[in-house]
Amino acid sequence: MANTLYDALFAPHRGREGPFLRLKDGRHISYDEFLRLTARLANALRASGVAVGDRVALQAKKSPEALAVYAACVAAGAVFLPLNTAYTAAEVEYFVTDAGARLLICDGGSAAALAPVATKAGATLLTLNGDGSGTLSDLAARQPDDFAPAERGPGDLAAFLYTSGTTGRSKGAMLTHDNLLSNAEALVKAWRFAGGDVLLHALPIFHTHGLFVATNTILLAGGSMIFLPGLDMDDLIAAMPKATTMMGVPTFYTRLLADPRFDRQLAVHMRLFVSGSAPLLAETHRDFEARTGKKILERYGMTETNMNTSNPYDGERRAGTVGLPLPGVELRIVDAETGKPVAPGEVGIIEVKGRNVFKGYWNMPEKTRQEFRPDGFFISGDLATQSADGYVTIVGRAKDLIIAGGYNIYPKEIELLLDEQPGVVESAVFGVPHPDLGEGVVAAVVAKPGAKLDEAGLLAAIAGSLARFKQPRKLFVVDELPRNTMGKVQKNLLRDRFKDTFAKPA
Ligand code: MCA
Ligand code: AMP
Repeated sequence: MANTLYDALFAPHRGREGPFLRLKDGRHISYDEFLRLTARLANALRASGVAVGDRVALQAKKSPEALAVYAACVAAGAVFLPLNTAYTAAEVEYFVTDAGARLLICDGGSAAALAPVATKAGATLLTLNGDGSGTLSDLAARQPDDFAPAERGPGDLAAFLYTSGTTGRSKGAMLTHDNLLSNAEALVKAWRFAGGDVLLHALPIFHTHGLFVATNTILLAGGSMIFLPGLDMDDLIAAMPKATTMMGVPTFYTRLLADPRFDRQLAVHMRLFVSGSAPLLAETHRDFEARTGKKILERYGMTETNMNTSNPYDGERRAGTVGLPLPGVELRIVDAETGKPVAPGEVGIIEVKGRNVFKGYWNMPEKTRQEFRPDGFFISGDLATQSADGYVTIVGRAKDLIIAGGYNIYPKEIELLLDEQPGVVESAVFGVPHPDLGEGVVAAVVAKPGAKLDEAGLLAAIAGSLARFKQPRKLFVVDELPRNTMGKVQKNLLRDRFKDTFAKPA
């Protein structure tokens, strides 16, 4: 039976002895081993009642088994729903309930907290620990290691990835087999990935970057990955001599540059460094080139669209730009008011169309309609210019979004929680420059007359409802929030007033 993504990414590797994953402890997992594990897990999904089209949520530490759950979902025709390991039980509850997940797989350590969530959502709960053990693995160990992939066509759903919204409610972006495959094909070609490539993989696997951009590209090319649990400089530097390529968010590159062990010699054999998910400062690009003689290749994408643009592999990699539209991606920059394309060099909103663009937001037809133009272009919310020779430069965001260390944080979600606290009239959450994470989260809060608010107390009050990375690193009590004549809070003025909050001491 045909299964678009499985047939392209996984099936060709059956029986292959060569390594797919190279682990920190020196173990290698061959392609064949990985596919047998995938088959056992796909059988375990079926044994847990997962049918074609069902959603499977996973909140688990990065491990080969966790990655194989993704592969098993593809094989079983289920919709994979990966969740950030930092999410609290309250956050997980929203995703699992909204998606109507049939199965929730979590770390054993979270099982007690998530059992009521699973019960409420009508999902089965299984565990998967960082060392590969757990009730899911126990079930999988009793299953055969072959599995006939479910029939799935290009337009069928492969994954839901939730992105937050300006209203504070997260939206499930529905990604099809063809969205993922077409983008992997474009990237393998654009970045010249081949079977001999070894990708240094220190990203999380619950987001587009680590899961699709990195993993699908390697699977399609038949290369291997040095699969590290997270970003640890000692591990990264120790592994680099065995790698050919690396992908990371800008924090990876600023941390490498801050490490004196990272020198020209260490990078000399690397054929490609890719950066994305957040703006790479032109200064970082230049410092990296001065240190290593290599130019980082910056690209731009979104959860909803996969990758849209990339600096060229062979041509000029222009610092501060995200390069040219990828083959197969139609991109235009339009005036926010009129929707008409702007002249080269003028600022407008990026809109994209192509096989890479998602099917819509789960159960939100109205929201989906609002974010697409009648001619099928998706409105990104990113502000940019395009040069006469096609290079796109992102200059800001029309959406109220903070990106810290490559994680997206929607201020509205935090403001809603702060506004509920006793003694608070209103709040504004915004991002200011942060030397390590690019942007750091800051809150400004207005107190009710006579109310005594303190930073620590307010931050502690919202901590239980919010993943740590979303929590403001600094909170200021202010007399009032600056507003324009329309009554809209002017976050640009707040960003300016508090811009030095995380500045390095001179
Ligand atoms: C960790 N912390 C953070 C972040 N990460 N705070 C704000 N923003 C973050 N990104 C906090 C933790 O809560 C903790 O707080 C403290 O920092 C140390 O945590 P630890 O886990 O040790 O941090 P780390 O290992 O240094 O992580 C930083 C990181 C990581 C390596 C930059 O966040 C990361 O891997 N980011 C990549 C995100 C990513 O893959 N994005 C792609 C999205 P405390 O100590 O106070 O408790 S996909 C996408 O955007 C699109 C589609 C695209 O174009 O790719
Ligand atoms: P996400 O919702 O996690 O998919 O994040 C997508 C957003 O990240 C985009 O809409 C951009 O605002 C931002 N982004 C991704 N790559 C880049 C980049 N290279 N430069 C600037 N912003 C980027």
